[in-house]
Amino acid sequence: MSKRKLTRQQRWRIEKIQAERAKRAEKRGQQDADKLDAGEYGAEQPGRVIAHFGRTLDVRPEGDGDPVRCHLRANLEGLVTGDRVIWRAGEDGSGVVVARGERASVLERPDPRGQLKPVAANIDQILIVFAVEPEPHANLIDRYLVAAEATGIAPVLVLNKADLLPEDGGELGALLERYAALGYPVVTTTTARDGGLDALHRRLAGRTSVFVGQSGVGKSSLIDRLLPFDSLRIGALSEDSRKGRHTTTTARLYRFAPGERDADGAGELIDSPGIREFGLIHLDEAQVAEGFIEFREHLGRCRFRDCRHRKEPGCALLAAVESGEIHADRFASYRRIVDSLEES
Ligand SMILES: Nc1nc2c(ncn2[C@@H]2O[C@H](COP(=O)(O)OP(=O)(O)OP(=O)(O)O)[C@@H](O)[C@H]2O)c(=O)[nH]1
Ligand SMILES: [Mg+2]
Ligand SMILES: [Zn+2]
Repeated sequence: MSKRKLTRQQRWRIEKIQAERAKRAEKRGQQDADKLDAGEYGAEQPGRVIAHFGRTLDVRPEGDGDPVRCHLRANLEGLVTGDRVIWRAGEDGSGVVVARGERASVLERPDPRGQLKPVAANIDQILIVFAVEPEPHANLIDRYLVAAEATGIAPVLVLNKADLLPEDGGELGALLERYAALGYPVVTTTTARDGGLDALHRRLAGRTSVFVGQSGVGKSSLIDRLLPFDSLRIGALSEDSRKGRHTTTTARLYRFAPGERDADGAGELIDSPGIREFGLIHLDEAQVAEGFIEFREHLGRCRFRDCRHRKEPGCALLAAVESGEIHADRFASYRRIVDSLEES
């Protein structure tokens, strides 16, 4: 694939737009600095980013209180839903974020240009949601699992739309069992009736969980059922009248209090926009192999230390695939990920 060539005029226009943008940001930063100096903002206080839209954020003050629309101080970049921040209230009801707290964890993925971008911060659990419909790509599930293993954030697999499953569970039921056999927690849910929602709730209590997965699998619907209070969800869903359904466009954090469904304790849920591809180009081959947990006991046992597990004689991974210890589909999935690293 060849890169699109820009004409000189196009390039000039883009540079001009970028320069204007930078100038505007600088001016705004200067105005902020002046206002901060002049004491037009209140005292510094801690808060949490619950949603972000470009350089504008919704920050929830620590403790309680309504979210405040904030913008970023000019030198701050890359904030994301879940970040802990220091912010100051302005006189007009908006605020300014002046610093970001340290992150206990962060889920990141490369953007289309290959630059690593945070998806959500300070999370302890990744809920990988898939459904009977749209048909899941097992490879996407494996990509999420590899990303989870690489960041050390615990994954949970959620098979939603169980109401559409055949009675014997079908292929998807079998797929889920395979992941359960690897030791991953799995939950089967449906929002059509009250199926599996209590089991899911128990998994979420006391934790901060981000819901990820393809578009249309039911992430927002699940969160909707877990948060019975409408007021918590206002602004979360944007009507896509064309398709006649709601598509999430920005990651948003919700709290659920203990006792809303049972007394298990409070938790936090982050809804995120659906994605088709989860790039792993920020990882190397060894990290990808480590991300397949059942490979680990075989790694380092190949005849050649630099074995790439392709055709090498004495490859411990290939032997484990041969003997059935490693499922051929998972190995194929590993291959696809490694090949995609080379392509980019
Ligand atoms: N049959 C069935 N349909 C469901 C279930 N859960 C959700 N849906 C439907 O699936 C469609 C997509 O649901 P959403 O919750 O918007 O999916 P999403 O994962 O949030 O999608 P994005 O925001 O685009 O990533 C909606 O029409 C829901 O009504 C379920 O358990 N069973
Ligand atoms: Mg959604
Ligand atoms: Zn090998």
